[in-house]
Amino acid sequence: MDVDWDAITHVTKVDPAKPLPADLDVLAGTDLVLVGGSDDVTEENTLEAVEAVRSAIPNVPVFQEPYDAAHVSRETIDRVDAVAVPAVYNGDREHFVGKHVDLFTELGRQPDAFVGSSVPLVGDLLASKGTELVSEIAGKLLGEGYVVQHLESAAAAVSGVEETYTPAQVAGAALATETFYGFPIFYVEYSGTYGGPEDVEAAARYLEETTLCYGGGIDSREQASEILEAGADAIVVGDCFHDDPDAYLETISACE
Ligand code: 1GP
Repeated sequence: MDVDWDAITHVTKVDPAKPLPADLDVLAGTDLVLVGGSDDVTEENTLEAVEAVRSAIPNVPVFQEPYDAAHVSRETIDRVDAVAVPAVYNGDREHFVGKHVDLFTELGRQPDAFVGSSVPLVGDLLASKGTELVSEIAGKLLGEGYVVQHLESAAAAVSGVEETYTPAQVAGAALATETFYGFPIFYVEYSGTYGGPEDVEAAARYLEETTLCYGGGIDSREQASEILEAGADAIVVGDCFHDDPDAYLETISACE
């Protein structure tokens, strides 16, 4: 499935370690689903969540967003449209360089099984020369330039974030993403708390090619609108999807 980035305004973050709402029809108005969380995520619960979302909204792109290579396998890669890998500017070295080089090293060493526990696909092995398979899998991986701004969040804990960025630094990270690193997504992450529009405004002035996402604490139409008016291309809604379907639907209506 080709992703039309210009059409993506509302993104739902589905945490595979949390129960899904009873009625997944609420997903009908979202433009993209990211499956990932920061606690208790496994390859198995990721696959279950991907399947459930696919059944509910077959025509909406679904990305896996892992925080650990152990969540990624040939099977997860085959079932999603892309694997979005966070690169955390204000995290530790592991989360901007280390894990990524490990991931691609593993991919180059054993593309048939890749990481994780899936059974190697014998047909793929026979049909492809190693480097073609490596290129095919690598083509599904995309980087997200992240700034994690809520120090009390699990996202900050798992990525070694000890300090938040000032708006000027957020703007700098956005400019670097657009002109230097080339990640297709720049993500202002306030996971679990509403951070307001200031960082989004700072980042937006430097981003043309890059899709600017904001996530964190959005649970109303007003907050969704405020972030979009500040210049975000898309809002990401996580907790509210799991906890409050009525408020979640309000966040969708702000994007229409
Ligand atoms: C989390 O940015 C997302 O990675 C969404 O945040 O769960 O606070 O909505 P919330």
